[in-house]
Amino acid sequence: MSNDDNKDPSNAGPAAAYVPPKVWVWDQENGGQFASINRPIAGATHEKALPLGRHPLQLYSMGTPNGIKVTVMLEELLALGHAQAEYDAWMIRIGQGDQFSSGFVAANPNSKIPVLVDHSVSPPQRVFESGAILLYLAEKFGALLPSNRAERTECLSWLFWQMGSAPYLGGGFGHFYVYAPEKFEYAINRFSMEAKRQLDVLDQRLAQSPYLAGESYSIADIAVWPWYGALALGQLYGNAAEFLQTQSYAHVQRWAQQIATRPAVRRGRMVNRSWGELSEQLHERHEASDFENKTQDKVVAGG
Ligand SMILES: N[C@@H](CCC(=O)N[C@@H](CS)C(=O)NCC(=O)O)C(=O)O
Repeated sequence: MSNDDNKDPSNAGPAAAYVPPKVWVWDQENGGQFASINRPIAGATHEKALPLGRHPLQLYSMGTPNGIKVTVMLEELLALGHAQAEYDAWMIRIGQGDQFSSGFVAANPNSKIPVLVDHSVSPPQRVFESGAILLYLAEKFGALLPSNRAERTECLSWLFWQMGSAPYLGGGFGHFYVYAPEKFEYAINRFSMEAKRQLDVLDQRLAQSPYLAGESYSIADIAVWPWYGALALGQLYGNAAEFLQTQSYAHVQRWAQQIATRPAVRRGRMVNRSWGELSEQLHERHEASDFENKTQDKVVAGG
């Protein structure tokens, strides 16, 4: 029997007709919601400096799961009394290509939000990659990273677990379940399998301890919650919670609901958000009072 005899033609979707050429060329948009910002090259597309506010910490971001990790962290630090964690959060509209400005690329050569620039040190320190930003802030303020060696190591394991795992949830499952121009059964099956496996990994961990690092809330929870907590609570990717039966992960549910009620999480989720309820959108954050005075419902009402 040849290999071809083993192929079941009923499994062959539209993608089966595609035969990759010897050399891939960038000659068309690949479709899907983010097609217009995807490029096979790095670097700036236009000259533009980043804006600069009056606080030492300048954040350039958007209210996506990767972005809110940092705004939740900063709001948690402020809630703990670290006044030096005051920050300006500037909106980077990734759909409009703001991440390709010369100023942004100088702060993050990878052209992705979030990026932080710390002007309290000389020369100012850039930090990109949300995990690196969380660790930088935790070490700078001595907070939300356990000091006990075993819990600190566990915390970092989960922090790095998130960085490696979430691309399968976002770029894999979310992309093919929601954003891809067609529903490809193979891809949706593959990444649903992985998303559910990851939820089970978390569920089994959270059966053992209240938080990912152990007894205390930490940057590991701050990194993981915006993806897997939001997914579990039905706030990510349309009907994904039902599709993946996220209510069946009882320990993830308990953890996700508990974290969602934290005031710093509620505030952090509003920053640089440009969709959803107007009262939940704070496009830019420069003062603590902005949460009361500058949400979009008030901006629109004020004309
Ligand atoms: N591993 C990065 C991922 C950052 C990332 O993927 N950011 C997305 C938004 S959530 C982005 O800026 N996309 C714009 C683009 O790809 O051009 C991190 O954790 O910071």
